[in-house]
Amino acid sequence: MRTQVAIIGSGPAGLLLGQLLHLAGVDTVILERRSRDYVEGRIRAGVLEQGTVELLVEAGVGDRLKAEGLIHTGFDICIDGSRHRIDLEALTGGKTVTVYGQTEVTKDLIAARLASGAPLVFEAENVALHDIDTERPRVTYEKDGATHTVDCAVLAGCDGFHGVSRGSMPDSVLKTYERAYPFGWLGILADVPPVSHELIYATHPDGFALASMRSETRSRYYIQCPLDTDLADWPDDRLWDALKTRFGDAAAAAMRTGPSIEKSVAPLRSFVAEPMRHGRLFLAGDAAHIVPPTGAKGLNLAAADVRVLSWALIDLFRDNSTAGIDGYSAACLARIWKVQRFSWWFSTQLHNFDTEPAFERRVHRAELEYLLESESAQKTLAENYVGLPFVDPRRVA
Ligand code: FAS
Ligand code: PHB
Repeated sequence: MRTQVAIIGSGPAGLLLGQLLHLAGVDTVILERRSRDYVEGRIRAGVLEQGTVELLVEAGVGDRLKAEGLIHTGFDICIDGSRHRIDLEALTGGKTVTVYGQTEVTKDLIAARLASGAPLVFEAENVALHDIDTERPRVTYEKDGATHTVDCAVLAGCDGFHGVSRGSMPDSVLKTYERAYPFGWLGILADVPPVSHELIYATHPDGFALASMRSETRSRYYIQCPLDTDLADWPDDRLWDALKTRFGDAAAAAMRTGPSIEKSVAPLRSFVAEPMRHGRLFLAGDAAHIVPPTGAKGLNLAAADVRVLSWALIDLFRDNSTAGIDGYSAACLARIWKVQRFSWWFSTQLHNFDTEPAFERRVHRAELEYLLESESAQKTLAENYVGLPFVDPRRVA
């Protein structure tokens, strides 16, 4: 098989890149390790930045998003049970976020890919990248007992944190930066109405908690938990009680509880791999970076990478211009590090760090109190939360 761009991974990054390139007449093949059911069944992110929504609409997959997505103009910060609203719309001159699950984004993108007839290979095993620093890179994979080869001009590594793409770059080229947090998030999905019409980020002596949602009838909650948390120790009743404690009396009285339809523990990590290009291999999304989910940035960062990579590759194949691909890594990393900063800051302010000295703990509480008193501080929070501007790779110095 021969194509212009071989995309590894059919998560949001790979699917969105494939869709944008297909619309621009660039040939692509997407190779996915898992089955379609597995990919469409993953429960992940829930909040889309305005720029991500606009990009999905531009990609032609915005109909259900516009019909079912919930536009949010603000969220609450709850400090020991006392709630304070951050008015995103007022603080950013009209910007908002949309609540629409990553699961739904993935389903919409897969449906569009299949409708386009462009190749999407599920259950592609043992994907391997070859000759990535030559003009003729290729990918091999196994399926139905046979080994297949895809000859291409460009490889897009959209295969997430545990994929093969980043590891295909020489150690001499790759530099990684990482911070592991000493706790995780225990998440629950339940078909009960959300406790509030907007998200609530709570800090409490027992730990962080987040009240989110997938619709007006399906709630998504998280609590900070030890990394070695065993789900067997957290029956639903215990989790609901912990949420009521951490959100305070008013929310506790209003909270609707019910059986969980999904429950999981995820570690928190900050990670960046540099550069995001080697030869004809370009990394995008979680393959290149991970952020703690506190700032709702993981999926949105993946979309921002894809926005930049699609510009670069369309210029390459349409105008034979290399300005975009030459500026790709620097353009993405300039924005990624600012988003890493925000995600780290928001996580640090709201979570309990058991080993944190008393002085730092008091400074964090003072920073939260300053945030609630200062419109300038709230503007900074708001402009990061709704999403920083995309960086055009063709204009990177
Ligand atoms: P993905 O990991 O989504 O997709 C990579 C794809 O590549 C997968 O389909 C995988 O099967 C495939 N793949 C991997 N190895 C392969 C190989 N060798 N060959 C072929 N295919 C391969 N972000 C938020 O903003 N908010 C959240 O609340 C949030 N919660 C999360 C919870 C969990 C448990 C996890 C793991 C992540 C969460 N994230 C959250 C981050 C998440 O949404 C990612 O940022 C987003 O999925 C990134 O998309 P991709 O870069 O496409 O990577
Ligand atoms: C979610 O709904 O899964 C979600 C929302 C906001 C976050 C993190 C996760 O900051």
